[in-house]
Amino acid sequence: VPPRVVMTFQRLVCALASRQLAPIRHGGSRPLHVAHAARSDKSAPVFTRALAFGERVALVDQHGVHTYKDLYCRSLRLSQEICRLLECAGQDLQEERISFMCSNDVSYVVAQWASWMSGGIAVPLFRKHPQADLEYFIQDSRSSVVLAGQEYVELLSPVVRKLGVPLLPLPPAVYNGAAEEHGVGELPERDWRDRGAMIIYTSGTTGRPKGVLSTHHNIRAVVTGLVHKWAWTKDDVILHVLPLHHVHGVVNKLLCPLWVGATCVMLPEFSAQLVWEKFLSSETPRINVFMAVPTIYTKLMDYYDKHFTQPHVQDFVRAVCEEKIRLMVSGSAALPLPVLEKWKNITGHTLLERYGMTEIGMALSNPLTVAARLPGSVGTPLPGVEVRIVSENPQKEGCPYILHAEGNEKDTRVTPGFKEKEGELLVRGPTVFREYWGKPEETKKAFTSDGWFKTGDTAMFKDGSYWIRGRTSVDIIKTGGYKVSALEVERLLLAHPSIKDVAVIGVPDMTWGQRVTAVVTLEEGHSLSHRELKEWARGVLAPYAVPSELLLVEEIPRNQMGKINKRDLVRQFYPHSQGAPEARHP
Ligand code: MCA
Ligand code: AMP
Repeated sequence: VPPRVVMTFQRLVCALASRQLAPIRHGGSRPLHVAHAARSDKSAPVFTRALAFGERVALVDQHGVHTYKDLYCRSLRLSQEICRLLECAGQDLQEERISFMCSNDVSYVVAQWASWMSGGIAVPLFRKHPQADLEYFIQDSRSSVVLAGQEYVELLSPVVRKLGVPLLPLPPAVYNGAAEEHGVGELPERDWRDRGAMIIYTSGTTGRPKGVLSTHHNIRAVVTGLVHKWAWTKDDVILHVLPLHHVHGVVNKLLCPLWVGATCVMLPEFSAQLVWEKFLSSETPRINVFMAVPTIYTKLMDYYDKHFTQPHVQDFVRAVCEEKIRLMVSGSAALPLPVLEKWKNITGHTLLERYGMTEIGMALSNPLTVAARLPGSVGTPLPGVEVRIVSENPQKEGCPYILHAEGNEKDTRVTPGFKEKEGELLVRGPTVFREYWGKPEETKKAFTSDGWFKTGDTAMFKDGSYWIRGRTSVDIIKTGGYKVSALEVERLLLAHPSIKDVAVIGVPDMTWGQRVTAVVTLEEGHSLSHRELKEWARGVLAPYAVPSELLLVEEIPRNQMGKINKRDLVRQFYPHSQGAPEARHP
């Protein structure tokens, strides 16, 4: 353990004991302000704009109403506390990593902004991840400190103790502290351009999850692209229901509204009942923007079918949604056409589908103009994003791939002879991440030799729009909008004493997109029920990665090379399964 960490541990004890922020060094009675350079820097993060929105409502959550000024002041105080704890000179942690676990409420925003204000990289942790994953994320990111929302101190204490990393419990002031009357000091000047902002962990086809490091510049490019394309304004009010350890919840649903001075109404977690209540309530601030993964739209429709059976209620629902809501977006997984159509019947809204990925932020989007949206497609490149559809070049010399189509925000050109030909989607531009944290080889492999990021998604260009046709690898499963590595689940399930062999497959499913399913051969004389497997797996896997079905087989078929053909397995066991992207799109 480095000596500094040992020292900070002593301070941690004090922090834990007092659970209060020490008084901060004031900048006298100077007005709140951000250093000039930060304002003119084209990569400066969202909080540098906050004071301009002053008393406007930024966030409404379970703790109450929080203005932009509240968020700014509380974040600045916390950042000073972090710097004090870590004894950093000049209030600049210079990209040290700050892991934090917060509920979906104001504490998340304050922890994120404070990490950035102190010059650190934010590493959001998810409360539903098993302890081993939390340990891995904190350790792999080499976090210098872990911030814990009040309700997670107990959960995180054994983890940080084991790792020897200091824990800073968030003080009550983070949740409801009044903004300072006379100024809280200055934020030192900082160059944000290539500075790392956030590490999001994502599963791949090899090894443990990789930390995707995006810079402030990357995040800003995604935010400004979406703000422009979807015409965000300060009068918008978004209902936030997504987890805050992935790009969809963090960037699209939180940072976009905060960028323009709009309001984010945040629920602690998704609940179909609460979402409908918020849509239909006449309380202010009144929701006019919503974004979710397809599974959430399906769950909202299940609730509707169960509870809104009377025609006059249905008319009311449709009338309110049509009149009050201006934009509803779907993304993170393919939106099945039946879901799009049914949602349109219920609410009058044609969902705007867009495409993104942790490594590239958002890349493609349908237009804001409803009539121009093409159901089943994901639209065209967002501002600044360049894309290519390619296939491998069998020839060793020359370009590593054959170009089918190439496009940007304005235009797409198709190579003659390659009209509507599927291929891998490549992406380039300011939204593309800087690196897989601490993995230079993996980073290099993720790009073509001429600098394009390889998404691993199969795409096609047709009717002036891009269509996602599935993934190149069967081992990446998308379930409920979450990405799950089949190989990682297999690795963990093999540790079960009764499991001799296992293949994890993604079975197409209308609600979940795909369902994680375990095909298992048992050790001789052993038995295993699905319930037993689920209980055991909950200790080692995130809830969405726990197999939702167990298939016991005598033997898992393998070819001569020892490989399992998973597409064949799905066809063999689920010949009538629906919902595969191929079945959804023409
Ligand atoms: C939960 N359950 C599942 C799954 N998840 N069963 C099958 N498959 C699943 N994937 C089961 C649980 O075991 C439990 O069962 C019951 O459902 C309720 O669990 P709970 O965790 O409460 O589920 P939920 O809250 O209803 O979760 C559904 C959800 C959630 C709200 C759709 O999955 C979600 O928030 N998804 C969003 C993920 C996301 O934000 N992805 C964006 C990635 P039992 O009761 O039997 O125990 S970013 C990205 O992809 C890129 C950048 C992009 O383009 O956006
Ligand atoms: P993640 O790696 O968790 O960020 O998930 C990104 C992946 O989600 C992409 O590589 C796609 O496979 C999938 N994805 C996101 N949006 C869409 C969409 N609109 N249609 C189909 N797949 C999508």
